Amino acid sequence: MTLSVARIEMREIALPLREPFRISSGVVSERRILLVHLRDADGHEAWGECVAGEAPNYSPETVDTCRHAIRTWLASLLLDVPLDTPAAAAARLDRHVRGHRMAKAALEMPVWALHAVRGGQSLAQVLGGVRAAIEVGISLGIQADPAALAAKVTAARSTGYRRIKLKIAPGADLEFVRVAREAVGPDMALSVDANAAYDLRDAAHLARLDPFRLVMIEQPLEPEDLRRHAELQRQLATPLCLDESITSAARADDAIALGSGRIVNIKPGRVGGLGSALAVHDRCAAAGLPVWCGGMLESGIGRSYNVALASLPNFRLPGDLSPSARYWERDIVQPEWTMSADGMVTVPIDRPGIGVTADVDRIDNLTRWREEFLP
Ligand code: OSB
Ligand code: MG
Repeated sequence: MTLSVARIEMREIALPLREPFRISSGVVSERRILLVHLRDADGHEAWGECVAGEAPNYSPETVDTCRHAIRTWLASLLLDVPLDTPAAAAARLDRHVRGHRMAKAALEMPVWALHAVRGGQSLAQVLGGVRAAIEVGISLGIQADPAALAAKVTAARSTGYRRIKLKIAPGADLEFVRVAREAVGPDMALSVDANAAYDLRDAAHLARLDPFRLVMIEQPLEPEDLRRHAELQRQLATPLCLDESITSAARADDAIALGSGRIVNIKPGRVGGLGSALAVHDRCAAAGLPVWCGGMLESGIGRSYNVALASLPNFRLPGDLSPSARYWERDIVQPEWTMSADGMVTVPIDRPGIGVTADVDRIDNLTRWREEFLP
């Protein structure tokens, strides 16, 4: 029988981070997270997670706009209709509603998980994954001073991380990167992420990062500014990586055509779901651009989707896929996500669906509100 969604539940939980996470445009100490639970007409279930944050400092979408979009327009589009393929979910959502990609992804991703569960396959298998373990990188928030950052990168290296990413902002860049490079030595893969904090007048300043041999500079300029990213790339030796700018496969095509960067960070929650993420992956692969999987401080539910996606062939750089214990006192899944001493996360390819089990008692305890949607 064809998959048909019979019930959708949405709720918000609050999950305190072990330590605050600061990027150029804001800081978060407690994650407000929207969770989605789907049940199909045959009683199969899947959990999903929305990547939106509390404030619109990374994306225009927030926890509250996603709640609004899901309850007002999106949930009803997925209920009680035949979804022959996982791609059918995004097709329905996209035909009726513009934008709201994070809200759409929160519903679309668990439809993929339902398909996997129904077929007795892992999500990674359904997506076309080819790898059983993924290299893990850490994303370090902006620290109070360079010495504090040196301590963090040293600890990250000894934990086994394969790549260390530093959040930067004007006033917290050159000196921080210099100290970090000195702390980890010349061979550690190091990158920076500006979350759009610079503009083209900073080109000469950013070129001063070239001597530190960074793997990439992530999203230096405004998300909309593909042309200026291309201009900046021409002035730098360090590869640019796009995160916020890539919201769809069409945007990836434009970035490739313009030469806006040489690497793409894929977050399924940012591009409208896994179908769109696969399309971005394939476009980049065809153009010879490596991709890697970013993170949005997800709980263990969101992470499971990222890990499955990162098992695809063109994910050729370590992902922001830190283990549960890096973010949370206790995660909301079992088993928790872990990292081996040599910096790898295992893809649960021999378990059906997302490969981890939601800890429903704990989720209930953390829940602030919940809403149910029926046909
Ligand atoms: O730009 O990649 C980003 C977290 C929140 C918002 C934006 C970003 C990030 C991260 C965290 O870098 C990566 C992670 O989940 O570990
Ligand atoms: Mg980023």
